[in-house]
Amino acid sequence: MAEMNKAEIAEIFREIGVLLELKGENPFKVRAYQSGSRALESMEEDLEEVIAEQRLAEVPGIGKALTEKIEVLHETGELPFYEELKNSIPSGLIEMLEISGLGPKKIKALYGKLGISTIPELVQACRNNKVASLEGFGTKSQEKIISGIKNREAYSKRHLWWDAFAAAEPILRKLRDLPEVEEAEHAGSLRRGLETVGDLDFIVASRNPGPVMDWFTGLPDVAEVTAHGETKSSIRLKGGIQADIRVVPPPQFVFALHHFTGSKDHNVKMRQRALSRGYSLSEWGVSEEEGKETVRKSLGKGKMVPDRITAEQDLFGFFGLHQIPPELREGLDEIDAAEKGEVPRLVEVNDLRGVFHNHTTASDGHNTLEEMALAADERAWEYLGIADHSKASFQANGLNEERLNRQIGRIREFNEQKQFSVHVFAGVECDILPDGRLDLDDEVLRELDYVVASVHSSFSKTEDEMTRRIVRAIEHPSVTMIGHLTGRLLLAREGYEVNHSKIIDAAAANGVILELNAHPRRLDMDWRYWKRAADKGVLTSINPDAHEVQGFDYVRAGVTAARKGWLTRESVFNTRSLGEVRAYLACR
Ligand code: DGT
Ligand code: CA
Ligand code: CA
Ligand code: ZN
Repeated sequence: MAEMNKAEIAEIFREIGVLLELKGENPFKVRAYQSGSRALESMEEDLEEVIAEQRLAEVPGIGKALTEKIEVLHETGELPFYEELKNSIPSGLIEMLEISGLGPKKIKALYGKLGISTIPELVQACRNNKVASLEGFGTKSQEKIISGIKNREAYSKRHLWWDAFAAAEPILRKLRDLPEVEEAEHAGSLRRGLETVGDLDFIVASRNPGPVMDWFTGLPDVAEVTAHGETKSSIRLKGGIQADIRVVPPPQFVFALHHFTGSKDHNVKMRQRALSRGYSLSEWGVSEEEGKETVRKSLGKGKMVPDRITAEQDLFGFFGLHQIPPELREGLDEIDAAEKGEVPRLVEVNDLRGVFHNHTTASDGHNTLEEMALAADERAWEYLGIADHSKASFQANGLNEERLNRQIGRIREFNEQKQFSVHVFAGVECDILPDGRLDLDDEVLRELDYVVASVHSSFSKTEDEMTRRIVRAIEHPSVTMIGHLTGRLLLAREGYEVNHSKIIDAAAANGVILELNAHPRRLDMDWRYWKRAADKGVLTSINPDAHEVQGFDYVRAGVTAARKGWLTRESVFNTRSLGEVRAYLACR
């Protein structure tokens, strides 16, 4: 760490004041840091000089206690007291400080009186009206907290793929309708289907970029124009997401699209491949490299060759590669695979013939069984798996054995009535208890068509304990699949520690399916593990975890994540026909 200046030290003192307040420390101590911070901010003299002349303690507002800390910070840029203070406070409380309308005093009250130590817990408490009924809060203040949380998310550095996609789609559609636009596409991490997206990147082919720039920067949803150039502009949308646009002449479109789709690692590898073949590849096009005799003969020195390349497929083909879908372009093994013609046909949304893991009003869903079935029919799905919560998830109104038995009966009747085309499978999302046992009696579990087993409690176990807990569930004869393996909530909560390799091996050994939870905030198990799982013969089920009929749409996010994990139709259980699924479930 480098030495610190006045402003930086003032900021640290301000933070220390906030943290002490959060801990409920003596108000005099809090005030000492606050006034020390202000004293430094308004200090006109050179800090170096004041320290050298040992006059710090005489400066009004600083005093003896802070003198030493200022000297340490000034010299080393670090302060053990500050680090220890930060470490002594749950990190969730410190994160809560980023919510506008929530100061340290209120956070302390929420923690002390309701035990709230993370933002997701705070969201839950607001939903249950617990915050409103707390002394000193009230409905108004609860509402302010909710909107503060939303704002913090919207303006955070990254966004859920789903939210980015929803923001980009209408812009892309309208772009394509502009008379000046020949082609338009979104690029970047959004096109690659990354689980979170930093900013949107639009690439446009046009011979007349001026009007396109004006249209883009004048969008009604624009909160701020951060750059307005002749061919490149940047905006921030009202929802908080930033977007870049680049307009290029039509022959260059495919090169720009490929370049700005990335990833950086993929681009580096593509450029290396081009160089090894005597070409230089850039966002502008392909050109022959200087001094390479062989290609010079056929193309002429320095000649650009974009005229033969009008689609990304041509670009890959030009370098001896099969087409690489954007989702695979992470600079991992995709170029090797494309060279050998080993890029698989990836699973598509239309391959899905039904979905498991959906909730109804019987637990914490918002739609009834009939409403869910109707929506599944509208999607022409052959089957719909219901999996309401089990009793240990009491906060989600989980079902006990008796209620579940009644639901099974209703579902059997429902299928017999044949009012809908879709076949409903009776399942449950059964809690995996802290010791790895299941939350429901074996008897009722055997009665079900299938069982999703998930962890919903006791997250803070060691990796070993958590892995053993889940493996024990995998070994239970009634378990069909494991739900949301790590419990992560993207941009909000880290998943619990779990050894993915051991889980994958156990799933393979026991013929248990691993869910790819398609909820845009989960996308759990992470796409980075799917290729390994599929290579070991593990099946996945792309599960929307729908709590209302609109939740079915999430399969699109799930399929995108599955594609990033190189998954084909063959490794995705719910691409199978009703007959095949029935046969599979009957065998277990
Ligand atoms: P994001 O926005 O952080 O989620 O991630 P990307 O991948 O969308 O990154 P972004 O928006 O900075 O740039 C879009 C693409 O442009 C990126 O995936 C690859 C390409 N690109 C940008 N900067 C560089 C660079 O310095 N070198 C190379 N090779 N490619 C770059
Ligand atoms: Ca981007
Ligand atoms: Ca960008
Ligand atoms: Zn769950």
